[in-house]
Amino acid sequence: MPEKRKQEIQRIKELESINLAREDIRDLVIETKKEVEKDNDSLAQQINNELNNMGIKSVDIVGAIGAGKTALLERIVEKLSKKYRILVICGDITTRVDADRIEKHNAKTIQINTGRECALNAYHIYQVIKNQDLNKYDLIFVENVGNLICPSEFKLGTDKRITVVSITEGEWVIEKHPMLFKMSDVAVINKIDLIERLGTNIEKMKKDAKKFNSNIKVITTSAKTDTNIDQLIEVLEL
Ligand SMILES: Nc1nc2c(ncn2[C@@H]2O[C@H](COP(=O)(O)OP(=O)(O)O)[C@@H](O)[C@H]2O)c(=O)[nH]1
Ligand SMILES: [Mg+2]
Repeated sequence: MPEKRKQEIQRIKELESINLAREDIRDLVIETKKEVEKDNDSLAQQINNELNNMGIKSVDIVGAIGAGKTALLERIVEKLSKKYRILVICGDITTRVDADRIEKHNAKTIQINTGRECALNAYHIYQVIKNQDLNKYDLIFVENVGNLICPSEFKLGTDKRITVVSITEGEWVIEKHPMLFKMSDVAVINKIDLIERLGTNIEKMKKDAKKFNSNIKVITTSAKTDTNIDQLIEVLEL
């Protein structure tokens, strides 16, 4: 078996052991996990320094599957591609559907397929940026794998993080996911064009986001009707 394949399998085993750890080795597993996070954080810091030194701004977008991350990015890129040269890194377990959608709006896209991993980490981003001529870009967006849990463990080295939920997920979605909102600069509540039909309590969602993180900016958007996308861009200081 090739060395690379062996390493891949080892990595999968390590990841799964976190969930399956027996009680007698649980402390060791947890300590190891903390070390992995520390290692990830220091690489994320290195990425951020490198991007800042090159004058490149960066934002990552996390959120559940279907919340509208790609749709929002399509709108944002469409508006900002006149002003910036944009690279979008898309994380997905198997396809490049999102990258293809965004590329139509005048940005270079790179798809990372994570296989069985439920979030991008700093190593994924580092692999991409070290193989790119960064002189070609002014702005980098990262769309994370659709998930509201795993991405909270891994910083990616971007300047700002947006967490996207939509009103179709119900008014409890923010309350149930404190970690991501604690780690985010902006909370987007998307699909407000559907509010009359669904009657979701958006005020509760806004209050929950602020309760977890008093500094978070909360924006309600519709990627479909282009509502408040300019406001989102303004909050991102782009
Ligand atoms: N009505 C409505 N639909 C939206 C909105 N944003 C995204 N969608 C739809 O929701 C589905 C999932 O969107 P997508 O951007 O792929 O979500 P992602 O998985 O978070 O990237 C697609 O069918 C979109 O057209 C919105 O603001 N309003
Ligand atoms: Mg997407």
